Amino acid sequence: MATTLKTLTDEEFVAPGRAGCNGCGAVIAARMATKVLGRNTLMANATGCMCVNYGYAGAPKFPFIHTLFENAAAIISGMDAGLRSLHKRDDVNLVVLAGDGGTTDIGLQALSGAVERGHRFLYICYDNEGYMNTGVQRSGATPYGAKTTTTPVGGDRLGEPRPLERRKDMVRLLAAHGIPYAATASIAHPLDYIRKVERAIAIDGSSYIHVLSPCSPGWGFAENMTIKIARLAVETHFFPIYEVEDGRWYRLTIKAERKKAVEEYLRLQGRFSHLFSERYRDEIARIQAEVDANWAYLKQLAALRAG
Ligand SMILES: Cc1ncc(C[n+]2csc(CCOP(=O)(O)OP(=O)(O)O)c2C)c(N)n1
Ligand code: SF4
Repeated sequence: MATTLKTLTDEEFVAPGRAGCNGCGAVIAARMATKVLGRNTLMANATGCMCVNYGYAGAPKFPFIHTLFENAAAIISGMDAGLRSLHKRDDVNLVVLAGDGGTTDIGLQALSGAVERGHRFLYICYDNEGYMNTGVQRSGATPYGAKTTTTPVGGDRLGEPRPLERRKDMVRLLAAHGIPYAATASIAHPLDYIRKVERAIAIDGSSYIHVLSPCSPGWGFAENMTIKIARLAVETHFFPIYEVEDGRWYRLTIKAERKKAVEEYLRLQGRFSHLFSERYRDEIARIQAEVDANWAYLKQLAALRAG
């Protein structure tokens, strides 16, 4: 029977006393997932904020390996192969937890290989849109216009300078591998998220969940605003929530018809504050147009399934 918020366990799978910032979206994302995964889990965590939260300061109730950036998916592949050879594969959930730096950039090759080989594991990328543990450097997931320490604002620079909205789209990238299941998720939509974890972990093959995880110091918002920011990302279509089966069949699982302009989302975050100066004013309209185009494209993909 599918888990509901009422049937979700009260048990915590990581002891209290973590070292993360207050209101850390990544901690919330990991906590929700572990409540579905339970103790019978082996987790490989690519270096980053969650290694500090879980591996050093925390105490997971399941075996936890702090991996390098580049080899989290390779390590989980080895675990899958090893457990299969011992005929013990069905007994355990194999999970990678990694940030967007460890996923979109440095760990991408190992992830691609593991999915190509069809290992059975769930890869959860908590996306805080930058290398946050080392002080907010840009990653392949940093959105256009965002200020980071490696994409500063000043002179001719307006923050992250790539062409509009050209963040690496990990879900589509993995869909192109033919992965059995890939999805985006939001900590502001916990039921949708936990059902995706539940579904992904049941698959006899690779699965991937990309969960947006707002970061108060990195994005520049008050630490009690994490869920509000996460919700706005969905309501403005800045971060659409959808899933893809067998690399082909797209479905929008949160069908938020746009209620809010993307400006409302950007305005709450210090990393975009320069966009509200006269000098960069046009950039917000450009970002809005790109967000709209992406939403329209996803709807077309979802219509293929419906048709
Ligand atoms: C090969 C390598 N380069 C750099 C580092 C230093 N380092 C440790 S954590 C980190 C940031 C990780 O970013 P991300 O994967 O996005 O996770 P987050 O810190 O945001 O949780 C970096 C650069 C490292 N450990 N290994
Ligand atoms: S820097 Fe960001 S991701 Fe890291 S612990 Fe703090 S809030 Fe979480």
